[in-house]
Amino acid sequence: MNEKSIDASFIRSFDEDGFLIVRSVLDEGSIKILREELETAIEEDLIARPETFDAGMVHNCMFRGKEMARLLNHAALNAYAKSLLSEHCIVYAYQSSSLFPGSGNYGSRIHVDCPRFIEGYVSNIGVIFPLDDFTEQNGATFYLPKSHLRPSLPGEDEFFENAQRIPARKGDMIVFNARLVHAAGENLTDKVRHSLTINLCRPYMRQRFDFARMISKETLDVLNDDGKRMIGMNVRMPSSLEEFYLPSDQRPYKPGQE
Ligand SMILES: O=C(O)CCC(=O)C(=O)O
Repeated sequence: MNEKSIDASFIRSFDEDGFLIVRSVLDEGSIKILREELETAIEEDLIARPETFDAGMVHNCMFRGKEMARLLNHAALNAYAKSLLSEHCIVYAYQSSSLFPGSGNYGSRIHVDCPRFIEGYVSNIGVIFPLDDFTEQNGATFYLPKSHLRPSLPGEDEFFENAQRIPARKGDMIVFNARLVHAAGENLTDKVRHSLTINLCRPYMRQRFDFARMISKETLDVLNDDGKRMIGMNVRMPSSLEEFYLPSDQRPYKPGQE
């Protein structure tokens, strides 16, 4: 898949509605491994840091399992991100959003995933990979139609009177304008609902963590060129004049990152 194969109706739906759903981009085998890696990471984090404000949410998922790292290589993710944001786009944040039985999570507050409103300009997109079907019972994401077009957030009454649910299934990919006002629901079932969420930004913006410095050789080795770009390997700052004057193919900050 490449940017050219994206249907114009998808782009229209992203521009007008603020989001689009690409069906069945992950197969059962991959979903199974992603769930296992995520559940292990959740358990480890709850032991290491049980009291954080967002307990149960895993940060920097690409460093917590090879399949979660490989997601950054995914052809559909890259094609849509390049087409809707920038061919040089990078990860701002990569985390999970799980809803445990009987509860919401940190994402259940009414929020946007980008604090800036710049009319007619997208600086960030959000991507959600549901690892379980999203249903009204297990907390399918609420969103306020067309709210990506307005500068301020609605109040709770306006939001919940007009919100709709995102009808995604496991293996789909939801891509949304990060200004779309949304909230995870509450899981009223007795089974956990998992998802992975990636926020992408333009290449000249800062990432939430210094991924290029944090990444291990082992993780770097599972990434293709797209995955490496996503991590931020093409927008590292030179730390010396020697690095600045390296031949262009070896420079940490590659030219043309717009
Ligand atoms: O888990 C969800 O349903 C919503 C996730 C979310 O709020 C986010 O990615 O910002």
